[in-house]
Amino acid sequence: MKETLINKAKEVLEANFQDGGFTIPSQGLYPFQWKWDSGFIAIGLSYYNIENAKLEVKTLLDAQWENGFIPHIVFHNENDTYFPGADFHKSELHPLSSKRYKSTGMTQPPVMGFVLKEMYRIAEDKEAMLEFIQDHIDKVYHNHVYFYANRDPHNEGLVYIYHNWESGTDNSPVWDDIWKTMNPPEYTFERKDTTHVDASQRPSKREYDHYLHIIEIAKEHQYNDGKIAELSPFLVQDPLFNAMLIKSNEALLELYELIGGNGAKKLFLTQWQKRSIEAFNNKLFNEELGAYVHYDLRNERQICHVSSSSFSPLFANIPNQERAKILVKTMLEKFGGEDKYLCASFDPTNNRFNPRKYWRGPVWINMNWMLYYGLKNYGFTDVAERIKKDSIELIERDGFFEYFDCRKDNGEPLRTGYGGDNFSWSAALLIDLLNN
Ligand code: 9WN
Repeated sequence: MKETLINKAKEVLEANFQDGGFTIPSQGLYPFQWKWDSGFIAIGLSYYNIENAKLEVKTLLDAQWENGFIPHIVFHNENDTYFPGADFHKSELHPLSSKRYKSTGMTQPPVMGFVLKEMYRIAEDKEAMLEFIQDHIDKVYHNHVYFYANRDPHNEGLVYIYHNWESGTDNSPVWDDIWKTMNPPEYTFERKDTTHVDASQRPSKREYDHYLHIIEIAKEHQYNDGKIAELSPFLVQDPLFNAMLIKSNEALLELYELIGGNGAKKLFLTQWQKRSIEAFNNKLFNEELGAYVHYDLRNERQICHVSSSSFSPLFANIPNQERAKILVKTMLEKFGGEDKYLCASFDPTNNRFNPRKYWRGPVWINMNWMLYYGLKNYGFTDVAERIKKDSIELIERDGFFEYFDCRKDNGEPLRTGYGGDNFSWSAALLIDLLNN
């Protein structure tokens, strides 16, 4: 069983590998290179094709801008099955954008630090891997410097995202609170996603108006960070994004330690790491909900909803043991009913929960992967094992989809997963889970 699943996962990844040296998330639906997808994909590839894993990371880092920014999509080709594409995003507006690659002008969670460390853990030839890391780690470091220098206006140690697509959790009900503060124009455009996936599983047209509007504002100011901080109606300190930055800071510190030297970089990372963890615990925890939440920096308030992002700090060693216990209690009470697979992307007890719609409820394998390691790390072995078992069962039962119904019985006799099929990170992270 295990071997068959691993072979299928490899087939998915092989079919999605492109000539340009990167892996698309899913044919048709997502035909380019995505930042956090590439990180998860590289972890899976490391088990059986370390050279392609390195290439995946190298290709992404090649598209880094001169200011250290790494974009969320790199448009390696002219594919027209995705909207909005390169012509909409116009990364060339930013004076320091890559001259070689067209991209978006927004980013995605900073996974590359911990991805390099995972690759080192998995690689058989540690020496060769360390050499690769040595050649690429400064780019990732530079990316972290970019975040602290440009995305943290109060020097708190918490960086903001200016777009829901930067979060990776695109249409989470968390953002509904922000949409209520905006009233964007009704744009005319041609959606492509709903030609690949049933519209009931994707964001609404009105949501897309908001998504496009924020980009229009950023483009009016050539994606200037200062202007975005001043003007973007969406300015959020996201627990998932910041947890990944913290996890990656820790990984960079460990890797620089292995490499030796690099004192000034280690000092920078150590200082910010301390500040980031403190601010994270002070500002993003909500006692009443017993969970970490998002902070709306534009309107200076917590966004009081529990999502799978609320538990991601476990992955980055952010809570102390006592708080970790509270998180697990909240998770099990709200998300952990016997009739459900762990872990829904949004609180099933909240009336905004939708088990079929994208980030409004379905289970995502990358989130489960992080929660598995986080829970294990704090000694919550049973819950960790349950998340792992649920992830494997969902893929076996529903296929290598993008997201999955958390209800064990969703009333559909011919049950499948949702969103894109043959989805790369579901395959890549399954390989890691099955090897553990
Ligand atoms: C926008 C590629 C990406 C993931 C995101 C996921 C989805 C894109 C979209 O697909 O977002 O970035 O067009 O819906 O939400 O997490 O990186 O797999």
